[in-house]
Amino acid sequence: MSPNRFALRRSRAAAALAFVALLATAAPAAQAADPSGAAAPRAAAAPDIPLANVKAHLTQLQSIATANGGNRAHGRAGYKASVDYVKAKLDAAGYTTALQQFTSGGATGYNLIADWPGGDPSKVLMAGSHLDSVSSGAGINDNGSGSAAVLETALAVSRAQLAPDKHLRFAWWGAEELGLIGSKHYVNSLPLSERSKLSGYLNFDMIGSPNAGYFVYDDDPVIEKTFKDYFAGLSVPTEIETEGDGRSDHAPFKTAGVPVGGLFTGASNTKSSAQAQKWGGTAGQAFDRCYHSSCDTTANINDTALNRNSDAVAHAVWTLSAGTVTPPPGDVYSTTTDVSVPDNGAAVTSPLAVSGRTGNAPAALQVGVDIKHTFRGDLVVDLLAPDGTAYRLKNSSSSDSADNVIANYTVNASAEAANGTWRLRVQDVAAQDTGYVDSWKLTF
Ligand code: DTR
Ligand code: ZN
Ligand code: ZN
Repeated sequence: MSPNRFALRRSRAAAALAFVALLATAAPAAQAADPSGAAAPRAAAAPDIPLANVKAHLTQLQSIATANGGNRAHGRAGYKASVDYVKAKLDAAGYTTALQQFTSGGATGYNLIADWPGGDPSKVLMAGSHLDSVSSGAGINDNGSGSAAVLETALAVSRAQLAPDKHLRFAWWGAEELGLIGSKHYVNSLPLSERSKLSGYLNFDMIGSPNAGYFVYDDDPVIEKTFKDYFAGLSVPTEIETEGDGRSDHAPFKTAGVPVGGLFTGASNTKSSAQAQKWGGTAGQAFDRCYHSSCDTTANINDTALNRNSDAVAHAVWTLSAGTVTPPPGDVYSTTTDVSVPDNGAAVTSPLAVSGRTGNAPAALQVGVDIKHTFRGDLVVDLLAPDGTAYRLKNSSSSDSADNVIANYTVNASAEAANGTWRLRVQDVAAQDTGYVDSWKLTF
């Protein structure tokens, strides 16, 4: 790290400490539960998409490829097994799923279409990715990464019981590698009356490249801005995706006049020095050296890129569907007592007493967190249930240099008694930056 950056972080850290000292004398006591009952519907902020969940899907897709001749290609057993895996997750989460068959190269192909019940049927927002690999490998970055991120976003919609203004539809395409066969079949099979209902199609094809770049499709300006604003919030610079026109499943939708957008972390093109300067990684090396190769396995993933892009998928789905979350019945419990987080030191906890409830916490317990801290990548954040069970909300990241953790998380706390003292546990695991828990809340 360059000295002047150390100086900047030290000065900012000193300022933060001074600010905390000032606040410590004025910190109010913990807030009582909000007696007003269920909060009114509100514009939703997308939840964090747990990287661990996305990677668990990739592990499953890798296992499927390994068990089926090493690939998940169109017409092979590994592709249909991939479809069955994704479909089973969606069926269990309350989606209306359908398999659309087509034929290519003498083999049967499958598109998986999943509709989230509700929303305006005349305004359909779609998000999709191709689920097939090339025959030479497991296709974990190309395109398990996009498929897993879209799947986990769909599951997050279910966990949140999102009630979007628009109707949400998710899709996993077959035979993209043979020439966008599945997505072309879908679009061309749509009656014009159905096609006109599509308010947008979001495409995610290769979003975890090892030597990642952050590329945003520049087709529809509203969709493009949605993604660019998200990455700006992370202080991650983006570039316009220029190599892909016509090279992935957004192309048939664009040809049909549907607004399209998406994200991409790069394939066989080479990262420049300027790009390496702003994104890290290796100049002069392909964004994905295993593109269309047998080494495109679970080892061929950049976790930071996959994490950021998965969260960007959710942000776009929530934002562009103008979704509102009707919070489950119950109360909001919150605390605004500041708790200082020692630099590179022991974990601290902020307690929050919950009482007057019956039974267990919900499967979609909402955890709202506001931690003021420079270089938030230093922080590991957990929710501790009254019995001490820990639920990981945020991992540390040596590359996430942005400030503050202001986020909403959804935790399946259905195994935990609701009443008791819940705690937010925060640990700073790297030197040179400081901060404090400003407030946090639980919505049951
Ligand atoms: N054709 C995609 C990979 C690909 C290459 N360039 C772009 C640009 C935008 C999206 C995807 C791609 C494939 O091999 O699946
Ligand atoms: Zn490919
Ligand atoms: Zn692809």
